[in-house]
Amino acid sequence: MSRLIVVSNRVAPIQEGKPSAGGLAIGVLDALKETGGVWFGWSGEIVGEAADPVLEKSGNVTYATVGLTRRDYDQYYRGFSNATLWPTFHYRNDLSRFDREEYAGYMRVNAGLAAKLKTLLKDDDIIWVHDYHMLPFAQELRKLGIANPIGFFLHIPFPVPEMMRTVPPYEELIAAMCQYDVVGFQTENDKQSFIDYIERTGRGHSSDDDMLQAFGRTLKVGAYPIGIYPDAIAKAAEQFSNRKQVKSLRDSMRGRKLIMSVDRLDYSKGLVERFQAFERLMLNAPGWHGRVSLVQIAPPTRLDVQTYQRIRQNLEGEAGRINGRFAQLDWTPIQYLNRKYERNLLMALLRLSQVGYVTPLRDGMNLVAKEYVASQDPEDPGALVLSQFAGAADQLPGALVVNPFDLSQMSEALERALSMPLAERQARHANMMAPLRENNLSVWRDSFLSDLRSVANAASVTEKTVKTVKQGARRPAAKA
Ligand code: ADQ
Repeated sequence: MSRLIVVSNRVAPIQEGKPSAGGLAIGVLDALKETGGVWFGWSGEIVGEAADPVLEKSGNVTYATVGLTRRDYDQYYRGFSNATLWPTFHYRNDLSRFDREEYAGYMRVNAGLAAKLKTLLKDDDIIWVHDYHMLPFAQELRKLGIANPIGFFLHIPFPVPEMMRTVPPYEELIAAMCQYDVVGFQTENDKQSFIDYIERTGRGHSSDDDMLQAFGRTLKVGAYPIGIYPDAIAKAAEQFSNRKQVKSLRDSMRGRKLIMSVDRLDYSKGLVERFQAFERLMLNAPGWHGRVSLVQIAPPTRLDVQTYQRIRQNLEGEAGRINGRFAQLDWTPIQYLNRKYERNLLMALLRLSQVGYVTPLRDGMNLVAKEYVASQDPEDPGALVLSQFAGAADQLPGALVVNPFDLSQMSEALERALSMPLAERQARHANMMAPLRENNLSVWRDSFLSDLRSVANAASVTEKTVKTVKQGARRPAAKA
C-alpha cells in the first residue's frame, strides 16, 4: 500500500506510550504506522532563519518538522490563520481583521512548506492535509508539479457563503481548496456550505455522489465526523478515579452536585454566556444555593492574539462578579481553573460530575462532549447539556440540546439535568454510547482515507487506460 504523508500545522509531540497524547494524534499516528509514512509540519519553534526539515524516525514513521521565523509566525499563524480565518469560520467576523501583508505571509508559508515537503515525497504517496492553516497547501504542491492524491480535512466549521465572503481573498481560497482530491468536513452542514458557495457563485456543480466539478477540477466532498475511542476513555476514567486530585475534588464537594466544563479558553466556546446562564439558575432556583458548583477548566491559548487576552479578563471578571453575588463562607458557586490537566485525569474529573456543560457558540465537532459521555459510569451517568452549534450535537441524541444564545433555556436545561432521574440518565447515556462506538476515531480516519485511496486508484486506472490506448494506437492493426 502507498505511504501516507500527514501534513498539519503542528506535528503532535508524541511520546509513544505516554497517556497524555491526545486522541486525535493517536488516531493519525495509527494510520501512519499501518502503511509507514511521514508526519510533516511546524515544530512549534521560532527560528532565526528558515532551514531544511529536521527528520526523526520512529519505526516506519518519520517526523519531519520545520521552524518558523518570527515574521512567518506573526503573519501566517498569529495573523491570517488565527486573527482572520478562525474568527470568521466560527461566525465571529466582528472579531476578524484582514491584513494584506498577513495574507501574503500565509500564502508564502504554505508555498515554503510545500517546497520543503516536495523533497520528501515519493511518486505513489498519498497526502492528508489538516485544517485551516493549510487551505492552499495542495495548490502550492500542484504548482511544483506534484500530482499525487491529496486530501484535506477541516477540523473547524465551514461558514455559509455570505460569511465566507467577508474574508477578502475568499475566491482565491476556495479555488485553492478545489486543488485537493477529497475535501472533508465535520458535518453535513459544513459540507453543504462549501457546495452552496460553489454552486451559487456559478463556479461549478455537484452530483448526487458528492463529486464536485469546480474550477476545472473534479473532487470529492464529504462529511467525516471525528470520533473518539469511547471504551478506552471509559477505562481510563475509571482507573484514574482514585487519583489524589480526583479524591480531593470529591471530598471538597461534600455531597454537592458538580457541573463540569472543559475547554481551551477561546471566544468560540461560549464561556461568558455559560457563566451567565449558571447565574440565571442561581437567581431563578435559589434552592440550589450551596448544593451545586460549576467547575470550569479552561487553560489559556493563543495569548499573543489580542482577542484572547480580552476573553481571559472578561471571564475572570464574570466569575468574580457571580461568586461575589452568591458565594457563602463554605461555598464557591464557580470554580474557574486556568490550567491544563493530564488527559486521563481529566476523564476521571468528568466522570465525577453530574452534569457535563458544553455550550460553544460554534464548534467544528467538540470532542469534550463525546469524552464526557464516554467517561461516565454507565450505572450512574451524568447528563449532558450541549450546544446545538457544536458538530457533536448531530451525533449525541441523548443530550439536552440548547441554544447557547438563550440564557433562560440553558439555565432550564441545567436544572433539568441536575434533577434528572437515574433511569432517564441511564437510557440517554446508552443512547449516546452506541453511536460513539459505531463512529469511533478509526471509522473517521478509515472512511476519509478510503475515499482518498479510491481517488488514487481511479487516477491510476485512468492513467493505465490512457497509456494502453496510446500504445494500442501506435501498434499496427492485427491481420484478420
Ligand atoms: P478544539 O477547539 O481544541 O479542537 P475540542 O474538540 O474540544 O476542541 O478538543 C479539545 C481536546 O483538548 C479534547 O480532547 C480535550 O479533552 C482536550 N482539552 C481541553 N481542555 C483541556 C485541559 N484543560 N486540559 C487537558 N486537555 C484539555 C478543534 C476543533 C473542534 C474539533 C477538534 C477535533 O475546534 O471542533 O472537535 O479540533 O477535530
